[in-house]
Amino acid sequence: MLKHFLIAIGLLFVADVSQAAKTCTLAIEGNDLMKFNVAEMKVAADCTEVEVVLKHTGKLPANAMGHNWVLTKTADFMAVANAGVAAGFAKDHIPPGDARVIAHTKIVGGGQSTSVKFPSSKLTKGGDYTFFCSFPGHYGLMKGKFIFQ
Ligand SMILES: [Cu+2]
Repeated sequence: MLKHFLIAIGLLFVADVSQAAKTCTLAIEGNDLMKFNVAEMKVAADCTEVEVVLKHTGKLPANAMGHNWVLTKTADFMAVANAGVAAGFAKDHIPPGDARVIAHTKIVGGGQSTSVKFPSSKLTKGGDYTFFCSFPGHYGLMKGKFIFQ
């Protein structure tokens, strides 16, 4: 009887842990040479929340060499990057209210950091995602693959 009770408690504990919130933090750096320091970012499927911390390790100001971090489906990447250019610097080069933008940070300049948190429920396991900087002219070099698995 006690044994069954303990097993039941154990199962409850396992069930609880599997649903527990888990924030997974990824760090990425941008520099004055218009480069990110990683070409791929990976998030495990058991992460319920993703936090991306972007650090600009350069010295140039945001209006000259600003960087942000934007996540879209790879299929939406080019269209959102172009819409971001049109959106303007004051809008962080993010098209306002654009549902194709899964997550994004603001634009930062040299020496600054920023971050964004978003629920992993916005991602599909095994989906094809691209992260990039939407500052005009940057996405050609500043982009990479985002993996949720
Ligand atoms: Cu940039």
